[in-house]
Amino acid sequence: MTSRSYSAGSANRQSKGNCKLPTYEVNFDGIVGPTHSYAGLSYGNLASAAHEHQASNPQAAALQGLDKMRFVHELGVRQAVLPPSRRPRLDVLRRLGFAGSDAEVIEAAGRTDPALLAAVYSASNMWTANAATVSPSADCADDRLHLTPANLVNSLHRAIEAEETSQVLRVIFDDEQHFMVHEPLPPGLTLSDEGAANHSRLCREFGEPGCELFVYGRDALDASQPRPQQFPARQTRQASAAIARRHGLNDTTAMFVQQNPLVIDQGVFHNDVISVANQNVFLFHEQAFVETLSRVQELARQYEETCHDRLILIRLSTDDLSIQDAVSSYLFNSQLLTRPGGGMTMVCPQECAENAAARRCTEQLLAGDNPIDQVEFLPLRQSMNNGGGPACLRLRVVLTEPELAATHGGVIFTPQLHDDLTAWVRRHYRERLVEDDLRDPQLAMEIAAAFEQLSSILNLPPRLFGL
Ligand code: SUG
Repeated sequence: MTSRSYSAGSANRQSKGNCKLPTYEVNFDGIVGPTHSYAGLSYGNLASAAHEHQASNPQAAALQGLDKMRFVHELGVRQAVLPPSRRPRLDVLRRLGFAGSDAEVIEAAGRTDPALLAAVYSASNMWTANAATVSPSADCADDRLHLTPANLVNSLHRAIEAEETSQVLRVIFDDEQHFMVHEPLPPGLTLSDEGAANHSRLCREFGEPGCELFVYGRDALDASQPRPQQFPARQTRQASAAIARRHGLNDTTAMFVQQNPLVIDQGVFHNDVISVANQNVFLFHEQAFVETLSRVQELARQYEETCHDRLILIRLSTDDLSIQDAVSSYLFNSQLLTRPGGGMTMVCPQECAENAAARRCTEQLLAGDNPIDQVEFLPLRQSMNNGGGPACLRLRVVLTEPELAATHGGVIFTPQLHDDLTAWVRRHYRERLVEDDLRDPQLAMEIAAAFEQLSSILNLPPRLFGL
């Protein structure tokens, strides 16, 4: 492991009005939906393939997620929630030619194409790092916070999230003076977009202009560029560039880097499986990018120019952590959080404590010359078994105080909301779900009742849940 800082350039800070305002990073975690299951739907995501057809425990999954939110909240870091989407999406099955009553549609899909039924039942919108790309107002030309919901066109079960996410974000960030919620990028593999999982922001203080790092897996329009041979590259350069353009980022704010296709072929299906950033810290694997070292040095220079500060680069080598261990432990998918009183906490999945190399890395990080002074291992196995670690479960939204005040209050996490959601999960969620259960029309009815109650707990309009 090597750690190095880049020295600061001129201290001639350029600041926009917003930096005077108190500004917070708010982590919006997805509430795990009642149909969390293991359907093996994500090609290139090794955990998803390894757990295909196993029994899931939706109740445990949702409670693990809620407990993580409470942990983050208790650190003093702002926390909020994004709701699960109503499933099954029978409208999608009807568009695909299944007809009759709801029960008949479910029965016919389950009989003729069980994977299709599993896709419209998937609770995958729990991984809110894929919900959208978010640029804080300090970075954007019009001083508004910009959000682009991800189109997730790489797979059906995720693509059906895009429209739902757009609607939810429009309700939560419903103030055009402060927020701009864009349409998802037009569908199609040229503009394949997976949201914040491939986007990192570096900054000195959250409210100051930062550097936004867009990591793409392939250039969709230049076949001479390297591409993975086996697994899909889910983010294109064209998608990342379009988002930076529509968010009004300038050339010194946005930087585009290609993910190493060799690691995509080893199961690194998003950048947040191989690097993580928080404020002035960038933790990355030496194999993360095409020409990692020169690209990271470029990032450090850009950071210095934009933020007039030193970037702390922490590089893990393959000797420190093999790609295989990075993928199975999800060390880079930890949440790196700044505590309000100072210092950074790394929220790792329990799997990091159980993997000798990953555990050693956390010890070295704690001992090293960097702001990380606390490491916690949290149990998130239900989500991890589908390839979703702590960082996958949250969307980071940097909000100034007036922006936070303009955000829908019903989704802001409080101990009371934790208790209400816990009781709701215990009441409505099953403790075991297998593929065959999806064919039981009773499941769809149970879910409708659960969503009615959720809409009132979060004070969100019932229409968001197809009610
Ligand atoms: O898109 N898994 C998700 C995991 C997303 C992780 N997100 C981040 N790295 N930010 C995916 O591959 C599996 C569903 C299944 O197989 O049932 C799934 O969709």
